[in-house]
Amino acid sequence: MNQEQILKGYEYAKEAYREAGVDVDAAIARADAIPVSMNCWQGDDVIGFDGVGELTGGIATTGNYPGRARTPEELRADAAFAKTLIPGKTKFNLHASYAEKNGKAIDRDAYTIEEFRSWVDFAKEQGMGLDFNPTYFSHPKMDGDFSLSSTDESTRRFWVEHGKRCREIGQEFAKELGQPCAINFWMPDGYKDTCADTKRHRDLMTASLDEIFAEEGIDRKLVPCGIESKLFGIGVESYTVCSHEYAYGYAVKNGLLYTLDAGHFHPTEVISAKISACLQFLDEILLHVSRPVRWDSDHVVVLDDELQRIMDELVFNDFIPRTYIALDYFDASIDRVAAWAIGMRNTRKALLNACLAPAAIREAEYARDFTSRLALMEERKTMPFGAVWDYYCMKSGVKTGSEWLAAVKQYEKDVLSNR
Ligand code: RNT
Ligand code: ZN
Repeated sequence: MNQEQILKGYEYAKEAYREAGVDVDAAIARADAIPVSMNCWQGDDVIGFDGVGELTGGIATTGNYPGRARTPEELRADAAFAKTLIPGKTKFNLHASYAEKNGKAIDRDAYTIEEFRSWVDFAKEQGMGLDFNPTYFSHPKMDGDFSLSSTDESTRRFWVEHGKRCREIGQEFAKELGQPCAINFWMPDGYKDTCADTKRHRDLMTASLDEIFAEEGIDRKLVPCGIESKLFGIGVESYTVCSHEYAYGYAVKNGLLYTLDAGHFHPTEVISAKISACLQFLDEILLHVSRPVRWDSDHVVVLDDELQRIMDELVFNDFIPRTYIALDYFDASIDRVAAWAIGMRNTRKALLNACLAPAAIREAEYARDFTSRLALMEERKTMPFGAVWDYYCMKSGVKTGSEWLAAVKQYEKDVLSNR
């Protein structure tokens, strides 16, 4: 599509939306400013650089597509290239396992911002904020799948210290980059088989989290922290310490964020249905936008009904200022840079489409005209959204349509295939 064709489409779309009472340019500006955090771990199959090299904790990547980033330099180059394909305000989401120790004998209980200096420089160069995650997996100090709720006191202490260090590092990120650093606490702790004492580990988990969040000198506005619930992991099928009730309850009681991962519930449950309920009792939430296929499979985010519903909930209810949007998936069976671009672009599309939704749909509901509500909802689905999206990409200096794919194929040929 050339510029002229895109502009023609935009003019038509602008008129169609205007008739529906929607200001397209205002919608574009609104959607463009919403931060979306790109998960570093899609680029290297969640392996990281702090030494262990094997993914544990009940999560798994599948596939062996060539070109995985093997060094921090490769990961940064790939992410920078992916960013050129993605419009809107992008943040970068790091895990503690992406520390660069530079030969220093230092472990996760002692990391400081020094181990992440190159990531801060990268974020500055790219004009991105950073989000952060303690890494409670892929480490010899894991007690099987237990970390913060391990019954081994020295193990538990190690992971408590790790949690504290991550809040300190996150606060430094926020100060350096001039924007909050959302930190997500996900602990895989649990048992493969039926558990005889479900209470003991939860008592330990609570004691550990209490200690981490009691740490002084941390400004909760700079480092909003979320607790992520989960249904089960691979090899951790029967008992999960940090279940939905546990994580949500801990967040409500302690003024933290609750992290809703789209893949962490029963297969017929959707997180879009939970957002306005959770936000009755919490100031803020963190989202892990993902795609479960029958289980927590972490497929690349596609523009499906659930993604649209999630973004509709956030936009229609003015929840954007109370929500940190982060992506969480890892697919090693396709080009990893394309996986980033597809998921990030789709998330941004759903946000833009939410901002373009005619208010008449809600007004029909308030007027109890449910016929119009349904009719307008269905009409919305065929409004010329694609033309607005192409225009927005063009305006943002990002390739439209399948042109971005050609750029990825070229990058694959020039860079990824040589690894
Ligand atoms: C795992 C959780 C967690 C991780 C990332 C890597 O089930 O969803 O968020 O995927 O932290
Ligand atoms: Zn997650």
